Amino acid sequence: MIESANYDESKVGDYTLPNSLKCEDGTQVFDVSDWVTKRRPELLEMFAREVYGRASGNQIVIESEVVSTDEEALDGIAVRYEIAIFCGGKSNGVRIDLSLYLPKAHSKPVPVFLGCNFNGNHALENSQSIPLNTRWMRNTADEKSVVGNRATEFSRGCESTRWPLQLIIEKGFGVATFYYGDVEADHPDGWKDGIRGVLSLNEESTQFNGEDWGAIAAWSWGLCRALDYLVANPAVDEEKVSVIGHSRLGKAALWAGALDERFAIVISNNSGAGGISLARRNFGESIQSINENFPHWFCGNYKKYNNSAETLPVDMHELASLIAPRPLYISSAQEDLWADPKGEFLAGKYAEPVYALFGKSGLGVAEWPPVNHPVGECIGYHIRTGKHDVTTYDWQQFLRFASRHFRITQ
Ligand code: GTR
Repeated sequence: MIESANYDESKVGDYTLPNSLKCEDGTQVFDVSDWVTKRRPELLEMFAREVYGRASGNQIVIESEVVSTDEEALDGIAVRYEIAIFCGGKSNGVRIDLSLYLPKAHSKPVPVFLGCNFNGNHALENSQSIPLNTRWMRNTADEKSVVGNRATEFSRGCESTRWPLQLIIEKGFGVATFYYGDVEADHPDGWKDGIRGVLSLNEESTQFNGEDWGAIAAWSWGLCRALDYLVANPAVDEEKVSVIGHSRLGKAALWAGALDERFAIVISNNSGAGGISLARRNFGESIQSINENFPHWFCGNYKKYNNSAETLPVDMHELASLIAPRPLYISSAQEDLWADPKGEFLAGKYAEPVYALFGKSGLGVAEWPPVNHPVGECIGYHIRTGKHDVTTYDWQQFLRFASRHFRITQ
C-alpha cells in the first residue's frame, strides 16, 4: 500500500545524503581530475544501474530529413523547419518529428533551447501548417484535445502558454522540440512500439533486466538524437544548446544533460521526484508512489528503494552535480508540493561542492529564497507563485540565465 504523501515540513525527519566527493572505495575527491576521471563516471554508472536504467548499446542508423520549411512562422519573425529524424530505418524504426524555430534575422549561429513537448508539435501554436501528431497520447482532462488517445484538431496550440515562442525568438534564441511519445508512448506497454523495442528487445515477451532502461531514459535518448541533429546544423550554435523539460520531461532533460555534456545548460522545471528533488526527503511524491503509478519510467532496480530511500546509493544532489561545471537552472512552483520545491532547491544547494571544484559558485544564497526571487550563479533557482506548470515568468528567468551565461546582451 502506498502511504499518503507527507506535506508537513516538521515530519520530514533526519536523513544523511551520500557524499558526492567520496568515491566508492572510500577515497576523497580533491580536484577536477579526481572528479572527472573517477567519481563522475562512478555516479553516472550508479544512476544508470539503480535509477534510470542503461540505454541499449546497440547501434542504429540515424538519418534526418527536412520535411518542410515555413519562412513566415510566428507572424514572420521566425523560420520553422519540420525535420524527421529516423532512428533505425524508415520502416522499422522510430521517427522523431522535430520542430525547429530560428529567428529570421540572425547573423550568426543561434543558441537553441531543446525540449520535449507533451502534446505534439502542433500543440505549440495554432497553425494548420504543422501536421497533427497521430501517435498515442494521454487523454486530456478537457476531453476534447486528445480523445481515444489521439490528438484532435482542437488540440492545436493547447500547449502554447508553456512555450512563449515569440518571446524566446525575440531574445535571439531558437527552439527545438518534439513530442516525447515519438520516442516511446507514455504507458507501460509503450516500449513495444518505441525505441526500447527497436533497440533492445527482439520479442514482445522479452523481459527487461533490472538495470535496463526505462521510459525516462528512452526520452533522454531521444533528446540526445535531436541534439545530434542540432549540432550538425550550421544555423545552430552547437556550443549553446540548452536542454529543458517540465515535470516528467524535466526528469528526462536532467538525465540527458547528465549523460551528454554537449548540452551547455540544463533546465529542470518542476521535475520533482525522480528528477531534481531529493529522494531522501520524506515530502510529496515518494519513490514507491512514482514506481507504482508509472512502472515503466525507471529501471527495475529502482523498485528496490520503494520503502528504503535511505539505501539508494545516490541522491539527486548528485544528479545536479553531474551537470557541473555547466550551468544548471532549477525552477519550482509554490503550489507544486507534490514535487517538493524545497527538496528541489536543496539538491542544487548540495551540488555546490562539486561546482566549487571547478571554481564555480552555485546558488549564491544559504537559504531557500522567497517566492518570485530568482537567485543563483552557476546554479540558478526560483520558486514562483502558482501551480505545477511552465509559465512566461519561468521562461523569463531561463532566458535571463542563458543570456548571462552565453554573454548575450538583451
Ligand atoms: C505526475 C507525477 C510527477 C510528474 C507529473 C508530470 O503525475 O507523479 O512525478 O512527473 O506527473 O509529468 O506532469
